[in-house]
Amino acid sequence: MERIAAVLPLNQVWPDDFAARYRAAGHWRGETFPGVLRARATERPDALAIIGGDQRWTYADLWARAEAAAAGFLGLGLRPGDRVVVQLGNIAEFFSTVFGLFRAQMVPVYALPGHRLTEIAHFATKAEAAGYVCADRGADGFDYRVLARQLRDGVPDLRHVVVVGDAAEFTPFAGLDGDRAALPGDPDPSSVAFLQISGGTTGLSKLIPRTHDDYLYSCWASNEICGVNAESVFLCALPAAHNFPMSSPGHLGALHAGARVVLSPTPSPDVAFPLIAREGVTITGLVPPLALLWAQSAAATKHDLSSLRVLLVGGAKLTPEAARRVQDAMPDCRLQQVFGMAEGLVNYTRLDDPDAIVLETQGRPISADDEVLILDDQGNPVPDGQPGNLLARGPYTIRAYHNDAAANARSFTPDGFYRTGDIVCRTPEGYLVVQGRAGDHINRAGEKISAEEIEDHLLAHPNVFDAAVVSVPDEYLGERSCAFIIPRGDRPRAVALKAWMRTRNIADFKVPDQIVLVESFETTAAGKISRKELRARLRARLLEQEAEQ
Ligand code: OOB
Repeated sequence: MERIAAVLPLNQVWPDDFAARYRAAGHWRGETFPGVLRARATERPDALAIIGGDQRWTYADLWARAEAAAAGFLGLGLRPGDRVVVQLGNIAEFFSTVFGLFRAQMVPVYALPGHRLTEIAHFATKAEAAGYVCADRGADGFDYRVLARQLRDGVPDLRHVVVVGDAAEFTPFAGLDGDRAALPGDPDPSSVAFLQISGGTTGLSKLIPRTHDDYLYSCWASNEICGVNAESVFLCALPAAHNFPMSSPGHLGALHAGARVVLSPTPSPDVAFPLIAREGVTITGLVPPLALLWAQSAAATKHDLSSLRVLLVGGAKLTPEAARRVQDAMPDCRLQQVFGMAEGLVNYTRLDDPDAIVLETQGRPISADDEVLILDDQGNPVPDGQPGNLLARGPYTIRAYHNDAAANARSFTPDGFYRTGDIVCRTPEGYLVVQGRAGDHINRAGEKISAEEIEDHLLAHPNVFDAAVVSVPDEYLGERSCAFIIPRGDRPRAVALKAWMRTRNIADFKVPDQIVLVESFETTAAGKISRKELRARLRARLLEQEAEQ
């Protein structure tokens, strides 16, 4: 007999009166991911759904492949309710995998292609995952089967590894099939559909349970705001597992609309521009540094980008000057700013907003039922135009992380508002302008890095006495990471320390961009100060020194 350990159930619960209100308002419609795909496959079986590499799948193809994968997952011994870490890049099989899992009532845990053993083992352990799906190799050549072997050794409860491509000793994804009669019915719309990964402001990433009802609402409501319909062609240029290209309005919005999803293996203009021209892409989403790169390349390209009507930019702050540059470079394509978070709340500028709003704000919430508070540090509301802490509650904003009492106590108020950690101002028209954030993470071109997590890694080095990691403004990345190190014994060299960080099996974007060795943090005069204040002082000192040069 195979041992199946009891796992903690997943849930995401809104108080009854809120749930009743969201249903009555028509936000939660009782739809589910497998139900939506089945409906589209019935209504428009021959319409193209997914275009990736040399694959062109219709809605009927995608549904058939999802059912085969679902039956195959069950046939392996995975059970409804099991969590499965999915680490796939922008390939068609991402969709047959996740819809296969939905169809079998299993729960994908979305990892990014850049994550490495340390992060994947954390997600698998925290989610009590029973399976892992990866590709043989990534777009960058990384061999995920090596990671899978180490993962299986380190996380014994993870029973199944399924590999897209050459599976070596693991289960090949292409061979998955089984008894369709064994497939369960559709899940409860208020059940958890998948786990997203938090940006991780403090320490390691937290798991974000999202329900069918709440997430589908954010997808179809985003379609209305971004003008997505069955004729749209959405280019997924950012990693498909990230919340932004998934739901704003993203590939799941596009599939909800019966539209077409085109997958770009990388967001670089050399790869994405020919795809836009060939497939008649109408809408896509980018982080600010990529939007600037596209703006520059668009001026000189020979590829026809005239089909592109909407360019969403978000994940990190797009300054008004950068916004102007992007809009000017692509005058026929409307810029739309999006400020969202995997925990829920998403804001958009609207397609018919005047330029001043599109260029200078990060938009306003999707829903009339999104409740937004902007509070000072004592918890009092600040007047419009003044910066304050953003808190949010609503029909697609979570009430709790999975199995993390300490984070929940920190991140949610007793009456259920999520503390976003962002500092914003509200304009008289109700639009939000992001000013910065309260927490200590680095937003490196849209990738969120927890200072604490990186400090912890650095402290494991024998020649590091203490470490403080801060964000520094960067012309290209928006922000880069800088680690201040107090050495112990031999002074470590920056290059050697970076190389050593790479051996920690962490995502490459977490390796500090800059390392500064210091004799002390010079905090004695002020007595004991918090790490938050220490990081702020070190950052200020570095910026002063740079300004003097
Ligand atoms: C998106 O989601 P996450 O979970 O990776 O990161 C959320 C955080 C926000 O709390 C904020 O600090 C920052 O990313 N952020 C922005 C921003 N959009 C996100 N900061 C300034 N300006 C913006 N436009 O990044 C995400 C999720 C859904 C849609 C778009 C982005």
